[in-house]
Order: sequence, then structure tokens, then C-alpha cells
Amino acid sequence: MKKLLSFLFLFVASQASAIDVFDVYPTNWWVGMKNPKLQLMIHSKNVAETIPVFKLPATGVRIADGMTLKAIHHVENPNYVFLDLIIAANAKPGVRVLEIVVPGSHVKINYELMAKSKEDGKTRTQGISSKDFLYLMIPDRFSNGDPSNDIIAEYRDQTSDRKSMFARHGGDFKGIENHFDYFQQLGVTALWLTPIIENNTGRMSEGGNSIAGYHGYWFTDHYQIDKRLGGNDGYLQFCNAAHKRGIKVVQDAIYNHISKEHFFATDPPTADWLNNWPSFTGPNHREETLFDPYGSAYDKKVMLDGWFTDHLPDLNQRNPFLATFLIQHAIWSTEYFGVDGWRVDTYKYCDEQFMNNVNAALEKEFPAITIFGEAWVNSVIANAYFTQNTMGSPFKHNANSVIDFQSCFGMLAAMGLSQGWTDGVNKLYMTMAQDLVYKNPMRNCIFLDNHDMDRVFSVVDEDWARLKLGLTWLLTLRGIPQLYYGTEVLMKNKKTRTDATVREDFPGGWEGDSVNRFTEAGRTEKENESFTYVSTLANFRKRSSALTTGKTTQFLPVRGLYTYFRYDTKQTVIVVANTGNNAAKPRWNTYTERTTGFSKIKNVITGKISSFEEIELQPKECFVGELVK
Ligand SMILES: [Ca+2]
Ligand SMILES: [Ca+2]
Repeated sequence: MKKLLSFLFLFVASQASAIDVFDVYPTNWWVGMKNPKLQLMIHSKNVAETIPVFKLPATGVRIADGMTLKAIHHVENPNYVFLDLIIAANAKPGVRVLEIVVPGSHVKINYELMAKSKEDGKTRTQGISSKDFLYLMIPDRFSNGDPSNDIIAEYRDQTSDRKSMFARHGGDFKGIENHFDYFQQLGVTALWLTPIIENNTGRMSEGGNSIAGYHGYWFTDHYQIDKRLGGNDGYLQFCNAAHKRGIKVVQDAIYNHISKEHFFATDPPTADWLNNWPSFTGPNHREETLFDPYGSAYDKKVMLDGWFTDHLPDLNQRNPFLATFLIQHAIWSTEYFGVDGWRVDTYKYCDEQFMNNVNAALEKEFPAITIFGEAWVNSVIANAYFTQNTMGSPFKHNANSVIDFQSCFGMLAAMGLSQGWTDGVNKLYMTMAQDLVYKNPMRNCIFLDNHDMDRVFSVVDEDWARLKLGLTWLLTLRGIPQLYYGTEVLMKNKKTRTDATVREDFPGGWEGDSVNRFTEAGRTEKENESFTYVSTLANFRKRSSALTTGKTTQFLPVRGLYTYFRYDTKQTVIVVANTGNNAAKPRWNTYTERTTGFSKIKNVITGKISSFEEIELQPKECFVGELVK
């Protein structure tokens, strides 16, 4: 897009009418933003010669209608110039020519200030809440709606090959859009796509395999959406179409690193743009280094500045120009596409103050926006550390949500049926009991698996009853439930040699697929049972105030029987799961603080109304019921 939406510098005066094309970031901006400041990054060979630094009056210089130039910055690399601008509160939308008169040249830049969407906070940029049901997918692996974009001539990787799990497979926005009916049938209200920004990389070697950037985590140009997915226009069209259907969109951000083929790596603006090391140094992955009262500065530096892999240079977000670039890009993406929320990759490896700054800047412009960091950590304290919490740590993170790995581990342990004092369902109970460290645990994003983990159906040894326990907790515990694509139709696999085994194509997503699990007819009986269960419970949940916004009371697990209630003044829902070895009845005599005033119970899956006493659960069985007066 950057070349197409080109920004022309016309060298007039001494250089006659020479015309050049420069890359300018952000590629456009808006009038009426709460923050009137805008910093343009101009990238072009020796652009510092064309725009020399010169002293501006303190009030700045008017360079276009409603736009004032406050400062010109040079950095070590002459291929970059940074311009500090102020946009007047009363500036009108439209394309204008920024005129910069410098000794020896008169630079003109075409630049557009657009009108902000009036739908922000209404049908777009709405945020994600516990009322939502989020569906995570890898766009390349979900469905191919446009085979003509599978290979893009100018890109380094010229392969699209479904026979290779390491190659790109051709999935795209159009393919996802073709299945909006499927998501709505399933009860899904929001989609989280792994990163959609251009990954114009060659194959990279990881774990002895030669891998394509099919997953999207190797950015090469922040302002270009990958053309194999549909490009900028395709993503905008996709976001608009989703919003029209009442489906929200969560974008996956990466502030921590870039591909080594990004121009930030091949032509870094400053010597400290990347966190450089004498030789490859990976992070120690120990989040404790950030909050350990006895931690060393050395360990913290390795954690924050180590490179995730040798082909993913680590960004130094302490550099103010880089920080501004990343913050403005986040705002640009949100306003341009109408993104409802952000999932932030590798959160715990990023400079902490920078993360708070980018989150605050996003919330300032889009008060409803949801931001959840990927905090793959090993304790509840660490999980809470990376979101708003109630702990007394010296540094306080401000993310308004977090990916809740601890409840995931709790649910996995509970599905494992161990009867240990701190294991099995007791681990889930204990994890929930530690919610006091979160400022608002209802905003935690909860899940059973994701694109980096063994698929949950394989984790439970393809035992539907155990998966059903997990799906039940996922859709009835506090928080924002997230399902990984295909779990609902029993997609399986473990990460045997690579992540790619848990990122297979959704069957039926490609024309001519022999199996189509998008349709009832294309699914086996077991797959339909699972799909129907998720769909029934998710659609009940959608209408249930108790499950989406209600309070929780949980009871101590007894011989593997775990019971909790979700309730508010309008509704009370009981969830009972038997992870023990013997048939068991709910212990009604101990639940009276939640059951008083009710006489019957309605099974939310079957609709059957029965007395409390009739309910009995076989081992691995679970029950979700709405109490009836
Ligand atoms: Ca395609
Ligand atoms: Ca880092």
C-alpha cells in the first residue's frame, strides 16, 4: 500500500521539478484525535540531505491547512527523517500538501487527514467483554476463499503447498468471511486472527525445519496487510463485513520483535533501534525477573532484550522514535480497520513502561478497546502481574485484560481427573480461589488450548467426556472464553515435531476437500455431538446474564465432584462436574446459600426440568442447570 498511496516529494526551487517517492509513516492520519500530535517517519535514501534540520520558531511553522511543523529530527541513519506535527483541533478532513521550505529546497508531501469513523465504540472498536465468545484461528489455515492470491509475484516466498505443513496453504479473509454463518451457528461473537500484517519473508529454519511465515508472526511492513490474505482493502472489507454481522475482530499485535527482513532490521534508523548482542542471545523466558524483589538486573535484561529466535530481531521500545512509531501504528490500525480488541504477542518480553504507554494511548483514543497480553506464565501472581491487579508490586501494568494461562492449566489438570490434593479438579478450584489478585478477573481471556499448545482433544486422549468437561468450564467460568479453531469438531494433534501439527487446515475450508466439517452432513456423529454441545451452551450463555456478567460461588471439590454457581438477581446457574471415580449426587444440603427460593432445575442443554434430587452424575459427567422457582 505504501507505494500505491504514495507521498510525493516535489523538489522545486534549485532542483527544478525532480519528483521522488518516499515512504511516509503513518500512511495517513485523522482529524479530531484526542492527541493532536503526530510524528511522521520519512524513509528514503539520504532523505536527511533533502530535509536538513533547521531551527523552527517555538510556535512552529504552518505547513498546511490545520497542520503545524514543530520539529525536524535527524538520526544516525540519513535514510530517515522524523517530523513532529500538531494537528489543529478544527482541522478539516482531506488531502493536503505539506510544504516544508528548507534552505536549498522546498519539499512538498501529499498527506491525507481522514474523518474518524462515527461508528467507533458503536458497531466497531467496541471492545471484547465476558459477554463475548472468541474464536482463534490462523487465517492461512482456515479457509481459502480466493485462490488467486495464494502466491503474490513480488513476495519472497513463492510457494503455496497444502501437502507441506511448513508451507503456506492459501487461506485468506474471504475464506473466513464465507463462514460467518458457521460462527453464528456456533455462538461465536468475536474472531481473533493470528497476525495479518505482511510477512514477506523467505523460509526460516526453526528446529531443523524450513518454515514459511504462514502464522503471521514475522512482520516485514507494519502498514501493509499481507496480500495473500487480501491486503489492506481485503482486511478493511473483512472487518466491515464482520461488524455488519455483529461479529467483533481482535487483532494480534507484536511489539517485541520483527522479521530480520523488515526494513527496521535491514536499514535500522538508529544504532539502538534493536537490542543488539555480540552474539545471538535468547531470552531466559523467566517472567519472575520482572517482579522478583531479589532479581538481578542482568537476568531482567536478558529477559527483555534477548531475541526470541535468531531471525526475530528484538525491538528496543525505549527508543522514543520507535515507541512513537509502534504506538501510532496501533492507533492507525484500530481507527483504519475498526479493530475491537488487541491480543499482544510476547507481552512479557516487552519494555514494561512502553507497554503501559501504548495501552494508555489506545485507550485514550478508543475508551472501549480491550487489550490482553499473552502472558504464558507459571503462577497466578505472574499472570496477574501483566494486567491490572491488586498486588503491591513496584511496577503496575495497565492492560485491561490478560490471557489467563493459569485457568487453562487448571482446566487441563481437572480434565486429567487426578485426585491429588493440589492436582486434578483441585488445581482448578485453587486457581479460581486466587482471583483476588486480579482487579477484574471477568476480563481474563480463558481457553483450553491455542496455536502454540497441544490440541485439547489429544490432551484428553480423544475422550469426548473429558473434553466435554473442559468445554463446560470454558463456557461457564468467569472471563472471556476463547476456543481454538476446530476444537468444536474434534480436530486433534500434539506438537510432535513442530507447532505445525496443531495448525492443520480446517477440513472443508478448501474447494474439493474430501471432508467438510463446516456442515452437519460433513461431520461424523461424534463431531456433531461436540459441535451441537458447544453451540447449545454458547448460545445459552449468550442470553445468560448469570454466565456472562454474574457473580461466582464455588464449593470445595469433594471426591472429585466440583460445583459452582453463577448468579445475579435475575438468574442462577449451577455447574457440576464429576471428576471422581464413582457416580455422585450434588451435595444440595451444602448449597443452600445459593439454592434457597428455588425448587427445581432446568438442564440448559436438554431443557428437561427435574427436581434437585433426581440429578446424579456418572464419572466424567457434567451438568449445567438453571434454577427454577
Ligand atoms: Ca487464497
Ligand atoms: Ca524484547
